Amino acid sequence: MYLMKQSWRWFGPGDSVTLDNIRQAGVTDIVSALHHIPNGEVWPVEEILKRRRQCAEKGLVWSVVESVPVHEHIKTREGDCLKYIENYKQTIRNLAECGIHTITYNFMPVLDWTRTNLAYPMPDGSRALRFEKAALAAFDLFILKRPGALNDYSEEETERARARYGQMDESEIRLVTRNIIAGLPGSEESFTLGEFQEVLDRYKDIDAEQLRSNLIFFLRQVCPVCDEVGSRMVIHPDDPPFPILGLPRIMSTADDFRKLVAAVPNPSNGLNLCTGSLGVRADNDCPAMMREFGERIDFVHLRSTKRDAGGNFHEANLLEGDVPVYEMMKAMLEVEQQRRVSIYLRPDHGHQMCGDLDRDYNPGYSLYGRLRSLAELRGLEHAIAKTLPQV
Ligand code: CS2
Ligand code: MN
Repeated sequence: MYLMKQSWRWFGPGDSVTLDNIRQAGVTDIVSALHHIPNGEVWPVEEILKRRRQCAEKGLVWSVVESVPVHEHIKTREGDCLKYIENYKQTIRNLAECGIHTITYNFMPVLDWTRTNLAYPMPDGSRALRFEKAALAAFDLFILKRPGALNDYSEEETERARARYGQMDESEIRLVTRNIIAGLPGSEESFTLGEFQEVLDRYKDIDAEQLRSNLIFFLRQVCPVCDEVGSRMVIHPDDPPFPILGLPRIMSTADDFRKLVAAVPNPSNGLNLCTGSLGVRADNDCPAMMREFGERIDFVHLRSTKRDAGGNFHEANLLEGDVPVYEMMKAMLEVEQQRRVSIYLRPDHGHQMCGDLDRDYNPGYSLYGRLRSLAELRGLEHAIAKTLPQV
């Protein structure tokens, strides 16, 4: 039977979740990145090997990169874009030389994933990540004061944002601002409020179709290199999967990925199916995406989000959110049997719970919270696998 390859994201030696912890989580594979290398530079073979060795010493294999960040000049196709694409190709070659063939990336302008609250209290006393629409709009309209922002909100949304802003004291204003622009783990950029408007301005003439064509331009150059060295680029979907702060979004739905495959059919053009990101939209059917794009999915993030009536969402306990986790796992197992491969899967963000609450770690990347999710995923897989024809 082809079962998932259990993996875990490790941010490197500075991560307070250690490789010893991870080994006890029972995973075999590490998902990591060389965060100390500035965005856009080539990752040297020696540095990749060093990280590989650190993992190997603990009996773990670094096999998935998340992420090789895509430089902003590539996303806006300006300045040193071509140089950064050449560097990216070299990094792909270097990774392949060291045995790493699965490369995650995203094409979200300016910010990686976005949340307004990193410690939203759950009824059981644990804490979750949350995205609150009115808090984001309050930031946009009354803290950042983005020119033209008013056009992006209905009157009702603006009033709600005004009221929300009115409730914020100085410390909440600072906190919300930091949560949005200071860079969540994995995003290689962080900004001050002053810098932030400047970087947003770089996108003022870039709409979704332009951004998509910049992504296609990038993939048409890097995918042939991947095909040659047997690697695959897996794009992480937009999180949240709708436009924010006036920025275009192009990887939020099945149709977005379909367009990408039609434009760049190379086998190395792949998908990182993150159910927590995609699942925020009620019109995204993650198990159906698993079945439709199964051939191109080499990496899965399984987590669940819960929407509320106001368009907000928080990260829910794995089995209690909007994502149909059972159907998703079943679809994944079926694809694995058809393809005769095991797909890398990692628990994505977890709650802060038990000992997590007094540990300093990357938001979402808790120890106990992720252990809980992984245990549930493993149990689910075990049970579903028993019901499938044995191969
Ligand atoms: C996030 C991001 O949902 C997620 O996995 O934690 O860090 C994500 O990994 C990156 O956007 C992928 O490029
Ligand atoms: Mn994810």
